[in-house]
Amino acid sequence: MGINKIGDKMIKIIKGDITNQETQAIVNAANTTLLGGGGVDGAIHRKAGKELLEECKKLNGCKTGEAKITKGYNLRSEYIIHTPGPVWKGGDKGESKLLENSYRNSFKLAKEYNIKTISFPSISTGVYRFPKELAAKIFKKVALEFQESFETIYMVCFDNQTYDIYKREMEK
Ligand code: AR6
Repeated sequence: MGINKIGDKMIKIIKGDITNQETQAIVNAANTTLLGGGGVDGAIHRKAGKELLEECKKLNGCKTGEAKITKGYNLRSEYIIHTPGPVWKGGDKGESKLLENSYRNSFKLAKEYNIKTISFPSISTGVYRFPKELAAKIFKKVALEFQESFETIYMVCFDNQTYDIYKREMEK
């Protein structure tokens, strides 16, 4: 397990399915409609149940890099923070800044709700094809900025390759 520890505050890189996390909030790698999709978004909607979609319909979507919050419904988490990350278009379309915004705005919203434990998926590195090494650097940078405000920050990686990349980045 990759652990970055300052006092009792921690950033943990783990392997697993984010829908099983028991943190106060989990983050969803959504799209701008917030109406569900495939990947982690599909898994979260399936497990949270239909009420999640009903709440999401009232949010009028979300811009790339911004974040909106809902209840967690049938999940173990009280809240879901939804953020559409950028689609990778080669790297010269502001993708890195937008991914940074997704992490930063998710953390900010979590702070506003007094959330102390939060789990992230590897935003944008699936269907949206953002390079994983660069995504891991961006996650690390923003997580270190916010870690004093949280008890535990989890990066929940779904596959071994993603897990290895984030773990290596945190150990640098
Ligand atoms: N738990 C944790 N991580 C997961 C899970 C899970 N249950 N399922 C997949 N992943 P992606 P994106 C990983 O494609 O690239 C959706 O259709 C996955 O292996 O889910 O931001 C949305 O509606 C990968 O490492 O999200 C958008 O249209 C990471 O989560 C679009 O996909 C992100 O992959 C967003 O694409």
